Amino acid sequence: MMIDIPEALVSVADVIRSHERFVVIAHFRPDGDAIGSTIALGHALQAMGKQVRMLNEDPVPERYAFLQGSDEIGRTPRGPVDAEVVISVDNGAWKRLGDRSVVSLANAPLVVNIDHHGSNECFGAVNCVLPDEAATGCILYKLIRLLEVPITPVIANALYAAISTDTGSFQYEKTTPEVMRMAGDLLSKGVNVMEMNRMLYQEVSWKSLMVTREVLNGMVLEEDGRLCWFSLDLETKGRLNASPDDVADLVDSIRVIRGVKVAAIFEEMEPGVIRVSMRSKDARVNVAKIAEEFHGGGHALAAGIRIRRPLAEARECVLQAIRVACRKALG
Ligand SMILES: [Mn+2]
Repeated sequence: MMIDIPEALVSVADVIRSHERFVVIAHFRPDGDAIGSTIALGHALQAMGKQVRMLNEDPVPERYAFLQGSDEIGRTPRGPVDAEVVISVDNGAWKRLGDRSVVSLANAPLVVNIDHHGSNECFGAVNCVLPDEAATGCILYKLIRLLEVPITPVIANALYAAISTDTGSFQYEKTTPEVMRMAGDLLSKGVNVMEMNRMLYQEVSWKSLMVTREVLNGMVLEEDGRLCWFSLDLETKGRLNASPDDVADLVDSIRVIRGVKVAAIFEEMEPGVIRVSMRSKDARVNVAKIAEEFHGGGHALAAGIRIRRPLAEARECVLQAIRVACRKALG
């Protein structure tokens, strides 16, 4: 299969060929693209005979633990981590590696940044930021081809999971013919598509469905049905004993409502620290722009924010920004 190799990848490949000891790490609270990318790149480096440590600030979410190689991702230790090169994958900002990781990796001699978030802060010495790519997994597919590393079943499954989850199982806008060709190639290299989809999309924990029940009971519809939101406070999370895993994709349970253009979830992480997760279903309402007003980031149709303010206050300012954006874009 013919692929276009982006120019920026050539410098990444040069760094990889000329160094021996690597750390591969993705953003905290890792999603499927973060986990799949870490495994795929980690294994590709190992296949080249490199020393690799795969790290993350947070544990691998239960739903991705079925991926072979996920048990090789360790949590970033306290104290300095020794490596020649730190490769950050699927991570838009250095601080999004997580507080402990930022400290542990502060003395990294060389940082390589491979990502597809338009809001990427280009914090690396070498940056390969390609916002048109559907997933970091797509960029790594090309990198691994460029490095001429054989795509083993472990790498194929990891890349497929990365691409599938970031495209909403091949439903979102960036699902191009090229993405489908990459996915097809990965299927031919050992992905069991039925098992993969069952593990990724057809299994949820009891607790996560209990959280969804809270959302369905408490969701609010406004702006003539164009905006739907829900806020999840610490009291509710505590009562349900919900893990970060159990609340990861809540916004998807309300974005499905017909007529809704923007969906938002406000989650109280700790007293006075709020995580906002936003989805837009209309290209005219760019939620990454709204996120940037509050020092957050993401993609036009999926973005997030972290705010240090009481829940009700944080919610009201973000909702107001969303309302303004909706009225401006949609009339
Ligand atoms: Mn991604």
